[in-house]
Amino acid sequence: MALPPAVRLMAIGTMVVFCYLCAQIFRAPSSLSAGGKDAVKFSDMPRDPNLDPTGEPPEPLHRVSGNNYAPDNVNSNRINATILSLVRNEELDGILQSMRDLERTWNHKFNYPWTFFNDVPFTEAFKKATRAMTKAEVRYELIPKEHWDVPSWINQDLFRESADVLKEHDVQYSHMLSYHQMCRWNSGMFYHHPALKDMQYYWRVEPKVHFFCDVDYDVFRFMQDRNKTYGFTINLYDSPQSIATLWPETVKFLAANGHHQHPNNAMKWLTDKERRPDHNVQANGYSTCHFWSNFEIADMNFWRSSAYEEYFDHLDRAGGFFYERWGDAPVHSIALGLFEDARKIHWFKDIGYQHIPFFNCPNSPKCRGCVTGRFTDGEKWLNREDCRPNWFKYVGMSPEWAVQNDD
Ligand SMILES: Nc1nc2c(ncn2[C@@H]2O[C@H](COP(=O)(O)OP(=O)(O)OP(=O)(O)O)[C@@H](O)[C@H]2O)c(=O)[nH]1
Ligand SMILES: [Mg+2]
Repeated sequence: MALPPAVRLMAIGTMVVFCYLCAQIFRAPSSLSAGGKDAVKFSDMPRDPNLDPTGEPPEPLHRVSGNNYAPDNVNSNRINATILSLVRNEELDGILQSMRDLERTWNHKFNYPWTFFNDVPFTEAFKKATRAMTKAEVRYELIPKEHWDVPSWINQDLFRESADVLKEHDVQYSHMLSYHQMCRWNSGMFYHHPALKDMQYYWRVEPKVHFFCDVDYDVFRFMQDRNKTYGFTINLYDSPQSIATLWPETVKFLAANGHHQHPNNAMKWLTDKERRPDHNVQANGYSTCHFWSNFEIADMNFWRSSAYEEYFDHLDRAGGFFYERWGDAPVHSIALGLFEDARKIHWFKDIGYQHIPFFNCPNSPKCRGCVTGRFTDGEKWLNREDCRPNWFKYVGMSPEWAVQNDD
């Protein structure tokens, strides 16, 4: 029996809408998973702890009182610590933006010095503009050639050939020699600079980053008082193609230097193969999870320890800073995960932070300018790069944020 034209039209319309909805459902990536066999099982972090109300770590904390942190107070409560930044003259606007945020949220209260590093001399314009951003002391340091230059054992032809191969695998900056030099300097050189001889703690800052939350305690004294070695805000997966032999070299190092491993290490976090199995396979046994090192608040004594120095020398000789694109983030993270007590690594949940395209944005009235709990403002699939669930799973939250078990 033929249907009347109006009913037929309605049926066709319904079919079209139905097909459209199906297409949407199957096409759209979920906000938390990327699909495919490399999909992230977000069930292991059912709720982002950034959504929970966040206050300060428990007292005692060192705060401003009278002139105890005044810039010119020679008996101030500051300890041997500096904010530090490796930066190019051309990145002046970007670093001014970062300074403005960090001064507004924290350093105008505590007045820790800023130390800027560069492989070429800073211009007067750079010095004048950065000095104007802070009441604190500002230092400008040239990196010694022997810390920056490509080491003698690196073969430049092999570097270029390897860079071609990396490029085929979409490894960013593979041909940019200075990027490799920067990663090596940040991994194993900066803390040897004579200007940092008497410094123990540093807060690393890059151009164009944002800080969102007022922090009203001395974070360096927090590190010291609570016996922390390393503080991070964001924990990510790395591009496995950039570090294919980093883990195999690490395993070689451990075979001869196993005594450096800490009994309470984070090996399970380093070697997880459940959440992103492909990453573990491509990185030959390393999950690629790392602390995103454009933000670091850390104790340089760890980098100066024999465990780290020997590890860095081993890696440096192996050549992967140039023949691959080993970053300071995975190198630092692997070393911390192996040689340090995991309880000495602190998630600075309360420090709102962004380096494009990722955020740490806690739920706190002290924060302005970021969306609570939002991990990225980029494409949805970037959410799968969040590796904090693994840190929480294998190591736990910093005791300061978890059920108040003690350090
Ligand atoms: N002085 C100097 N600083 C550098 C050089 N290369 C990188 N840097 C600095 O090192 C830090 C990291 O470099 P970036 O280019 O931001 O590297 P990245 O964060 O991996 O890359 P982006 O995602 O593009 O920001 C930044 O603070 C740069 O200013 C260099 O050749 N000379
Ligand atoms: Mg950067």
